[in-house]
Amino acid sequence: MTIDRLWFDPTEWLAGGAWRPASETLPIEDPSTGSEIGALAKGGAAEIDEAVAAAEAARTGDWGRMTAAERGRVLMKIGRIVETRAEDLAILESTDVGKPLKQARADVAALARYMEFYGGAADKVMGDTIPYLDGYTVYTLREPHGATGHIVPWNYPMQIIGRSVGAALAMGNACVLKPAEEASLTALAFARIATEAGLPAGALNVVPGLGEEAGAALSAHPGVRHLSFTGSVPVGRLVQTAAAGNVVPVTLELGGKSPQIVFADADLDAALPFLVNAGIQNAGQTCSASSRILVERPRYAEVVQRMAERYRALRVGRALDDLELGPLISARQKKIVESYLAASDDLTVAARGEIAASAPRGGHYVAPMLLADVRPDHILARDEIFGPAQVVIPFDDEDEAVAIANGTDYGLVASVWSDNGARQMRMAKRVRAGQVFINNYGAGGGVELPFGGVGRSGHGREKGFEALYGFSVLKTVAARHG
Ligand code: TXE
Repeated sequence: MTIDRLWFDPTEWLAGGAWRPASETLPIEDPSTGSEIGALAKGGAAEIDEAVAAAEAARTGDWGRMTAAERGRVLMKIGRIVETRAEDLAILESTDVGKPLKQARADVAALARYMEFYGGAADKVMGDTIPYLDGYTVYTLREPHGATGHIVPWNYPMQIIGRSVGAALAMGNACVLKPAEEASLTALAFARIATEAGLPAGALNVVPGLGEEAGAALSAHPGVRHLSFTGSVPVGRLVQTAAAGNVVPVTLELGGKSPQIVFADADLDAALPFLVNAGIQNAGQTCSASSRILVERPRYAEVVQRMAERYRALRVGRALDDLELGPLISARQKKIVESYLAASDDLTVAARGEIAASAPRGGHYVAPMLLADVRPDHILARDEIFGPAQVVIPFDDEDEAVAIANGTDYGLVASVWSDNGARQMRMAKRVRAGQVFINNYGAGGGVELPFGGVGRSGHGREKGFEALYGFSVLKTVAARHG
């Protein structure tokens, strides 16, 4: 994609329904070539102030006056427009993030589905009536927080906007969205679509900019009543600390070191595509990437050999060439990943994929790497690498599998591959993770499934109906009428 194919001006930012020219800009890089393809608005504290004021005003304006059903209809209309622009959005995301086109297309479909799901759910969030003392009627109301802050990373911009902004809007909050400096284009495109669908002014405000400027200003803003953050653990800490200053709730989604646990009785033909794809999707830059494969010893050699065959067939190339993997997001991210892979010297490299000859020079390409016979305490088995690398670790029995699976600081996702129903149930209980999949991984990414972590993976739940509770405040009304 060349920047002249853009149908909007990315140097503008949005507050209160008005697109404004930015006083400063940041370069937009194409990770497939490493070249600059345009300029992006660079907002800071002043722009965040305006955006939060616009969100607060929207709560008492047209947006605040809409019924839940009306809000839902607007969200569903956003979803329908997203579908009609699907290919343009996919090309934009593929170019900006460097993800293969088919993965970007799946992200667009997910964004549309989030709008449909949360649009449909908007008027179905109900309170309770509570039996109480004679002469009282007690009930609960679910009300919006008010202005909500959404700090989004670069790896899945459309999906993360869908799950976080979609649920917040469904509950009547007014959002201030700070997309990642590396990939903001689809956030801006989404906001334009939302306006076209009739979302009232101020319900969604977008300020692109640097994390330490716009992101920090949003996290610490006293007008923000709830913060939703997806990104790294160190920045998650900063956001939570800033939120603590204003005593507002935070949802943190911080990544993981998610295991797939393969028992000897597993159907390996069914498991294999999941074992590999969950590790290399989006070049491994996925919070729920499965970067650890634990295999019961009798099938260990077979799993390594069959995964290695698949790895050798993986090709890395320009995002729009739509090979199995695209580039990493940035030179910085490539450097981080390569320094991790350099720590593999004492390990067995079972296989590597290949960087295609057609991959442009200057792109941030890393050939995927499969590592075998890895000790569970090795740095590559403990740290989130956020690149295309998986480690395969043998185990002898259920207890050891649980100990290894639960042996990192993270707890986002896990899967169990086994034909034994009782073992599936035991493992689902014993593994420490926010989501456990049995004989699959990711369940197709369903927007209906609550998602979030334990431990360093964060707290709070996004996706599904559960997210609507997080994006609302429960009020108890106790009426004494005699
Ligand atoms: O994340 P950052 P980075 C992990 C992954 C990756 C590492 C670094 O391991 O290698 O984080 O990636 C905004 N106050 N994940 O540096 O910095 C920033 O502008 C407020 C996991 O890109 O956390 C962006 O919008 N906000 C992950 C967002 O935070 C700040 C997704 C994420 O950026 C800020 C991405 C500040 N001081 C990275 N500094 C996942 N869970 O999926 C930055 N930001």
